[in-house]
Amino acid sequence: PSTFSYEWDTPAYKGKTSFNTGLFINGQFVDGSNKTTIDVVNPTTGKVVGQIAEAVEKDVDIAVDAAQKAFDSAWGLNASGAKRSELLWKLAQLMEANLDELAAIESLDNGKTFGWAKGTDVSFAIQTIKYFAGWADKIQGQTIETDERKLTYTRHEPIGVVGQIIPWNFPLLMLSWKIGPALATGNTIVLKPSEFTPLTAIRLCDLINQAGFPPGVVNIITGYGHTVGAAISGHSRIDKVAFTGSTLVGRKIMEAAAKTNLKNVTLELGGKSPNIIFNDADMEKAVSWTTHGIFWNHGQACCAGSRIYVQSGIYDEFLKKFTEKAKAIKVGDPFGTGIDQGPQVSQIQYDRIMGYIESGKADGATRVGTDGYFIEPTIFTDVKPDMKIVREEIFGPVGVVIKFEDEEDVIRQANDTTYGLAAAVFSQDINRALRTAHRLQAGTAWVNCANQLHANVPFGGFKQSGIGRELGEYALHNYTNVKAVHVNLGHEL
Ligand code: TXE
Repeated sequence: PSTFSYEWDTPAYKGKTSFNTGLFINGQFVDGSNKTTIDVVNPTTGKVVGQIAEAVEKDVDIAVDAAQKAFDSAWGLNASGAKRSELLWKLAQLMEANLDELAAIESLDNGKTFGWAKGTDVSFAIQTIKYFAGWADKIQGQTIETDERKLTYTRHEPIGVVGQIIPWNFPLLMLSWKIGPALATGNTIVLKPSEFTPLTAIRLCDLINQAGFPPGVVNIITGYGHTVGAAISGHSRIDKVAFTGSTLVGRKIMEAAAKTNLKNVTLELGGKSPNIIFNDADMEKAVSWTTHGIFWNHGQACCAGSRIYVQSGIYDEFLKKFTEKAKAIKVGDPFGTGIDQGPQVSQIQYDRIMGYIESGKADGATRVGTDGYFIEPTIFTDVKPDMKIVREEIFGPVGVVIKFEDEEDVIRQANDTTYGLAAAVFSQDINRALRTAHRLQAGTAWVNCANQLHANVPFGGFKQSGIGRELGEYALHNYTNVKAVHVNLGHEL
């Protein structure tokens, strides 16, 4: 129905893009049923750079019909693992061929630097699709010995039409974490990107067609959460929903699933991850990893190490070095040279984060520039355990530093949260480091590092940080139904 065009002439990237937009249903771009659109805003300037189609509830039905048809014909149990693998691999190759353009679109839409978008978001998305391409022909059950006159085995069958709802912090990467395992296992998809960052998902649709996926296997519909997202999670013909986003919306999704068809639900929600530095840590390395831990992606990471616990013997020295490192982060235009951090994703997130900063003892956070949604890296000290900035996910470049005395005390404090996504421990004593890592209630524990993610390593939360695991072999479990088959080889009743 229309196109999105943009041209870059910047220090980081020179090039242009122009691609079809619309709801991607059954392999074609179509208008939303209401013919309405959503503005695309560049967070660096706060200006509108284009429009995308707005889906409404009715469009979810149309997309589900297409996905169901594809599941029953060209996909599902009718496409071999080898075929699914080949198409996923082709998609990854097409993404590689368009790496710079995809990175530039991501940077424009989200505000992250072009370098990070290219080196992490798009590159890791490609690795993820390749990783799951490798699994597609290795989906197998077990034969189980029961009785010599019986043959008993299991099949790992695709679930059917799956709904996927993703956020704006790593748009294309989260899409790859979702579609990779779903397609490898033979499901068809109705996916909704975030209304704040829809562009890379839309750009990918053309590549999905070029790769040769049968129409209807992947349907991508852009729209708002309270309409389209709610319609996906409450749809009676969607058999599974996978969501990444806020805990608040995660609850709504479970509720909608419970009230309708009890669809299978996996959730990857927020966090308030502890980052623990013991007296015997390597100081320089701990400072670098801690800085990366909280300020990576402008603090917009669900696993951000936002509660920084430092043992008393090194507290003053650590704080001094950590503050210096945070001050050295260069905030500015994501397409500029030497820039580490761009704007936050949206006005809403900017206001939210500034609200948190004001709610604490503002430590001199100032707005950088006059346009766009920029926030300087901010550190709070002298905090109390019940402060909002210590308990709640801020999802911005804001960390709290807390002094602790001993191991027992810090483990108690670190686990005193409703979240359980990730944790990091810094110590050169291997026993202490691993002992602590094992006692922390988190789906990921990093020892002497932070924010490490790999396509073959599972990621997900304990407690209210989520249900299920993404990435790795574990992710396949989210997308298959196990069927036990009993065959009678002569066993009499
Ligand atoms: O997230 P939402 P928001 C956290 C982070 C952030 C806060 C708010 O703390 O500050 O959430 O961000 C869709 N039914 N995280 O409001 O609303 C929505 O359209 C179904 C953590 O942007 O959860 C989008 O596609 N779907 C996080 C997606 O949910 C609904 C990443 C995520 O948006 C819906 C993002 C509804 N009723 C935010 N309402 C992480 N875990 O990485 C909205 N959506």
